[in-house]
Amino acid sequence: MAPVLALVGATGAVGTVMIDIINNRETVPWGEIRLIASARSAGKKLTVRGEELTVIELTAEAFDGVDVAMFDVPDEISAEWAPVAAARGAVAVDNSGAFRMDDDVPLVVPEVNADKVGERPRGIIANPNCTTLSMMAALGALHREFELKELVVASYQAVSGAGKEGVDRLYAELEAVAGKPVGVSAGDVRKTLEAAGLSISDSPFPAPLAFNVVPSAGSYKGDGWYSEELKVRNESRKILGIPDLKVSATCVRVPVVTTHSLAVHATFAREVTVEEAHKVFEAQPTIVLVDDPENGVFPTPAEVVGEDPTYVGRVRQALDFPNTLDFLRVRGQPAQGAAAEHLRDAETLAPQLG
Ligand code: 11C
Repeated sequence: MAPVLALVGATGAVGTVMIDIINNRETVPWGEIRLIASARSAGKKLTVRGEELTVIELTAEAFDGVDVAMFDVPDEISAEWAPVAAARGAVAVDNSGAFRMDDDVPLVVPEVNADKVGERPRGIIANPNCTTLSMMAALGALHREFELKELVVASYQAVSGAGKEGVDRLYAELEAVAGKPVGVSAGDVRKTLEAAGLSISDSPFPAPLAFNVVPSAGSYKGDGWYSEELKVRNESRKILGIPDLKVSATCVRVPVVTTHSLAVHATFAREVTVEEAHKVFEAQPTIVLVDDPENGVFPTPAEVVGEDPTYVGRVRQALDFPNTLDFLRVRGQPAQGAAAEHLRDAETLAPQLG
């Protein structure tokens, strides 16, 4: 029998996109698809593969008969309910940060370590942070050929990573500054936002986003590091299976609505040329190589928004660092990135279940 899939958080930002992706698939490996959400959203009706389904409330019984339960909910909800789903016999595939660094929970990116889905003593599989995730297909493929040793990353992250609040804030700021001569003298943007009643203390970001870049993503964790930067380090090490990989990340929020970009500086044990790297990228079905800098051709968020694959461009050999490549990777986020990869995790499991 085809396995039963439950979407927990079906009415949320990633859950909604997940349903769109499922609806657009020609075939799916699932039999019943069950939609689960908080009591507040229970009773809503959503169309999945031509059938109107009623969202049911998150309870232990909701997982009865479920083979795979995908969680797209905040950390604390996953922490409480993924083990409940597992205890009821489902494999929980979790998109939150609750279990990623748990030694008994594999952190899976199908292009890199799909084999790990079988090693799940807690009945839970984790999906990485979208920033880490978006460079794993490219780095995993290069690592297999050239053995990754060191990784330095700078991110240019969209406001959608901070949820609807982040997106609403950017639009409100853009409206407030539109047509005004801001960004000419120090503090202009702040003054204009304050005059429009947009106090920074009400923003999800610690500084204006309009006409600005803000070097903080996630929560502050001490010693100068923000959570997003530590996730990039810790999750990359676990997914690639290189516990001592040297990683340093600087994560920056930019005034882009959706789609994160990453500038990657990767050093390998063996020599690697741009031509070899191009071949590796071209062989990856989930990577699109867009790399013709002479003609101004490279990926940008404006071009890839709404797309699923990882776009890679600006591939070059670092001039002063042996065995080192610099490249840019851009990926739609969170909708396409997180939802599509999360779904791939679950689909990797489907043939083993049901
Ligand atoms: C951001 N990447 O842009 C984050 C959002 O650990 O799943 C996702 C946080 C996570 O702020």
